[in-house]
Amino acid sequence: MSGPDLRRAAAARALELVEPGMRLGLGTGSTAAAFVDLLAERVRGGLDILGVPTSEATRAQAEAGGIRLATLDEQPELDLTIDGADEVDPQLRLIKGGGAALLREKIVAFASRRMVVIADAAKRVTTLGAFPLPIEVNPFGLTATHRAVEAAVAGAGCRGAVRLRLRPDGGAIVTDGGHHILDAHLGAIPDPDALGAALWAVPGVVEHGLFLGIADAAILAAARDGTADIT
Ligand code: ABF
Repeated sequence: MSGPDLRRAAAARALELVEPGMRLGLGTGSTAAAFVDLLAERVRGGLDILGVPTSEATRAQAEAGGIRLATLDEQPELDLTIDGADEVDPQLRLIKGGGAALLREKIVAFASRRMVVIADAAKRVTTLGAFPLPIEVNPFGLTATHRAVEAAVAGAGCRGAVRLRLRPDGGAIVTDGGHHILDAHLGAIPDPDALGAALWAVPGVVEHGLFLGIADAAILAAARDGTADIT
């Protein structure tokens, strides 16, 4: 089975959690997009739900699929958010933000009674940090914030480089919220709570991609004997 098949299998399992009338947080990324596609099919078949997207990309996809949408201000309490992740550890701690949507993803997940991660089982890790940790920062004072983030990372017992994420044309990535992304290439994060707290102490940091104590469950799909094994 290919990666897209596994992502679709995880998304299909998550669809079983959706009940009529639910207010759903809709994640970002290719796995979340597979979920939104399947959800749109169900909506066209008569399922009535309300979606709150975590990015402009997801908003466009959901709108095109005919999913009724609201803003988080209109629906500040959600029943369930389904979203992807870049890494998932055994305690359901996550790295997210490879798609640069981490701020809205975290706000939406935090406003949800339940957050369920869907992913290819290759995203499962024992220790977070092989995937570069995205850190969303305000453009004002970027150089000072970058240095402060490097110091915070070192102070939390991590080693590695912190790099501004660039577009192919060389400019800095701009998020839906108008911020930039610093990626911390750490290899391993020995104490995610300490790193999260250290990053929070830096004023220019808007949000970081460590989702700690937010996910309630993970649906991970692995290939086995030509089918998707869901755990
Ligand atoms: C979002 O999309 C992000 O938080 C994460 O960075 C990424 C995962 O993408 P994919 O599902 O394409 O692997 O969920």
